[in-house]
Amino acid sequence: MLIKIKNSWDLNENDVTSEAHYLSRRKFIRAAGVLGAGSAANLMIPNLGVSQEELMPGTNMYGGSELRDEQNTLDIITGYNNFYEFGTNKDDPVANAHTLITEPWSVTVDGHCDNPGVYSVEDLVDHSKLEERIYRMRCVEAWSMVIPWAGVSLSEVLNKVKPNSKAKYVYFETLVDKKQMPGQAGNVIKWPYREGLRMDEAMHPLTIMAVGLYGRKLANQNGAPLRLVVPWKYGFKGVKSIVKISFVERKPNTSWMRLAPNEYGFYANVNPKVPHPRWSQAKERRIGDFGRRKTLMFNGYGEQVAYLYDGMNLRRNF
Ligand SMILES: Nc1nc2c(c(=O)[nH]1)N[C@H]1C(S)=C(S)[C@@H](COP(=O)(O)O)O[C@H]1N2
Ligand SMILES: [Mo]
Repeated sequence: MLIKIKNSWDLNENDVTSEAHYLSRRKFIRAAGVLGAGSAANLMIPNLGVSQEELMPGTNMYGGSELRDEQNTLDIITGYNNFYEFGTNKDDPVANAHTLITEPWSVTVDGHCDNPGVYSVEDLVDHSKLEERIYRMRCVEAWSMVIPWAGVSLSEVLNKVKPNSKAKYVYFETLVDKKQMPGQAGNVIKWPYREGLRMDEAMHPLTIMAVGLYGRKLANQNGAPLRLVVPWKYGFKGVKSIVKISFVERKPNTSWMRLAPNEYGFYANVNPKVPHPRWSQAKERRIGDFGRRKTLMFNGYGEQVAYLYDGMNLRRNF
C-alpha cells in the first residue's frame, strides 16, 4: 500500500525556498558545521517553517565542497536546456515544456527481471531516501554546469524490480506524445528518445535517478518527473521523462548512435583526448564563466569510475 506523506515535494511554488535562501541556508548550515547526514534534522528554516531535513533530505556524498560554491543558478539550470521533444534551441524547453503532464505518470519495467510491471514514480523512487547530489554535468557540445540534484541511486530503483543474471544492459525510453511534446512533430530524432547503460554502470553508486533539483521537484524542461543522471558521461546519456525501463542482453541502440554512429558512441564517457569529429573535447565552457577550462577525464569522477573500463580501449569504445 502507498501511504501518502506530506513532504517537501507537495509544497506549492510560493512555499518553496528561493534560490537565494537556498544558498544562504547552505552556507549557514555549513558554517554551523552540521552538514553530516541526518544531523541537520532539527534546523528550522524560518521563512518556511520546515526543517532542513523536510526540505531536502540527505546530504551530498560525492561532490566536494568546492562544487557547492560553483553551482549554476536555478535560472540557468531551468532556462538553458537540451530536450529536443520541446525544440532544438536551448531556450525552447523552458518556453514549451509546460504542456507536459507529469501527474499521473507510469513507468513500464520489462525484460530480464523478477518484478516486471507498471509502476508509479513513488513506487520506484523512495522519496524518504532522497539525497542531494551536487554533480558537474558536461554536455557533448563542450559546455558544462554544476547542478544540485535530488534523487536516489539508480541501483536503489533497479533493485526493487530485481534484474536477473541475463540482464547485461538496461535500456530507457522517454514518453512519446506529440500533443504534450510539440518537438515530436519533427523528425530530428526517431522518437522515442532512447538511452542505455551497461549493468555495472547502472548499478554504480554515482548513477542516480533524479526527481528534483535545488530542493524542489524537477521542472518539466529538466526531465520531470524522473530522469537519469550519469555524471561521468556526456549529458545526452541523462534520458529525461522516462516511461520505460527494459533489462536486455544486447547493447541497446541509443538515439544518438542511430543518428550519427561516428559521432556519438554507446559509452559516451567524458574524454578530453577523444575529439568529436567536428570539434575538440579538450576544453569546456562552464555556463556563467567567461573563459574555458580543461575538460577532465570522466568529467573528474575517474577515481570512482575508471575501474569500470579496465582493459578497454576508450578510443574505440567512445
Ligand atoms: N528525452 C530527452 N532526454 C535528454 C535530451 C533530449 O533531447 N531528450 N537531451 C540530453 C542532453 S544532450 C543533455 S546535455 C541533457 C540536458 O539536461 P538538462 O537540460 O536538464 O541540463 O539532457 C539529455 N536528455
Ligand atoms: Mo548534451
